[in-house]
Amino acid sequence: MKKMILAAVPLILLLVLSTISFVSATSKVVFEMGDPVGDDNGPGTYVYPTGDDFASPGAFDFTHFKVSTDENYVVFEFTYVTLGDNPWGAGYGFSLQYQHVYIDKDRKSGSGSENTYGANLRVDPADAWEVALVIGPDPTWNPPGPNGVYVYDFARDNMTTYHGSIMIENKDNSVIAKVPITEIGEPTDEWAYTVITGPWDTGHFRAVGIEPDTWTCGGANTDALASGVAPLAFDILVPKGMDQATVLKSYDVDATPPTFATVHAVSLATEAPASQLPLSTLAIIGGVIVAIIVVATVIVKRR
Ligand SMILES: [Ca+2]
Ligand SMILES: [Ca+2]
Repeated sequence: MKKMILAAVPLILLLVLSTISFVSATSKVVFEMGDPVGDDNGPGTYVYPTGDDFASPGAFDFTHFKVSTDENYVVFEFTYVTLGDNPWGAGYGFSLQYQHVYIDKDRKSGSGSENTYGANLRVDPADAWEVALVIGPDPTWNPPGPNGVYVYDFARDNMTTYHGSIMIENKDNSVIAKVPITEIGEPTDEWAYTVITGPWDTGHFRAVGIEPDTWTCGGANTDALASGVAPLAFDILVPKGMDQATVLKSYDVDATPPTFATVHAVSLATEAPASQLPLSTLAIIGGVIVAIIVVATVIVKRR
């Protein structure tokens, strides 16, 4: 009987390992989180331009963000209340939204860039990024801010651009961007994402004024506007416990020179309760428990 138990052990281990590999082969979501509906007002006061093209409520309102992988790509999915129409016939099937993602891969404070591409925001030094994704509605309309992957160049304290490396499409009120794993690496549970959206305007964020007009957003703070630090984001993801309006009002107009508001990255660490374990860990624990039960059953039966 002892021999039977010994013979069963490799089988059980095989079972456990196959369970684990099955889980890792199918669990492609790396990170996801929801965002409140109705906070598409930046620091709490922003309104859409008054033109008919901007008449879809919720077109700048994130509801969900997801990072997943398939065999060759890291897939970023930005879901909105609506994408609205495609009023300008842009190439990727949407016209209005401009998405920026600043990825902190190394999680070393101060390591990387704190800049954003024209959002009038500064990334928290704790979340300084190595890779930025700039995702607009058309491949051909974009100078001076082309779509693409931007990689921070530590040696030159500069950025390198890779054009055309993001495949962009839209589906079910989501903008979907596929970035080759060969360019940005395989995401880990550590990666942290500073995610912002706002109205796109030919390769940059659309201007915000005090009052909106046909093409200009409204609701800016007078002092922030005069100091050049009014943020141009309408909706951002914030770590659990933070408030979007507070974050987007964290500029300082009295500093010399005035400083942008500081935005923060979200990650598994900022969103998951401390007790929540990754799926792969749960699979291992589950497999071990099953193995123990099987072995115990065999031993009990033997007696
Ligand atoms: Ca939202
Ligand atoms: Ca938000």
